[in-house]
Amino acid sequence: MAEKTLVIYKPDAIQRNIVGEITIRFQDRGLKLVAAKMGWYPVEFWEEFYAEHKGKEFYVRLVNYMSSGPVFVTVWAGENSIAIARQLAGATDPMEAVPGTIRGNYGLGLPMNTVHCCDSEEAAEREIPMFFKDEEIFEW
Ligand code: FUP
Repeated sequence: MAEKTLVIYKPDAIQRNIVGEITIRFQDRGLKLVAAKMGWYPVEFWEEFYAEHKGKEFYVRLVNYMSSGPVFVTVWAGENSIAIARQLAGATDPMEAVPGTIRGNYGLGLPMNTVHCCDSEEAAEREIPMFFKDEEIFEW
């Protein structure tokens, strides 16, 4: 299968009912949706997911925020999908994200920046199995 990336629609995206608007960005850019689910994950899960940020001043706020409501979790496949998804997402801080990007249009601030996308192949290999078994990812 082509390169895969994980995109998490964060709690602020669910609360504002913009799952469709976000999905259209990835579809229109030619990426293929190969897995999707909604889930509400506890703080301990996000502590593990964001382990690389442990100890940073924003860490506790980030993991509390991520566990504050359900998220929509997707896997997108396509050539260069990791880089493409990050382009579509825009800069981490919505204040710096270019208008037209997802965070530039919808991001509320930090950590409420609407989406998470893998930043490397190594991240995708670590993050995707945290949400999906192999048989939940569809080759079509
Ligand atoms: P990104 O790869 O764009 O998601 O950015 P990072 O891995 O640097 O950050 C992960 C998450 O931590 C961000 F989505 C939001 C949060 N964060 C803050 O809340 N404050 C910061 O100063 C940096 C990141």
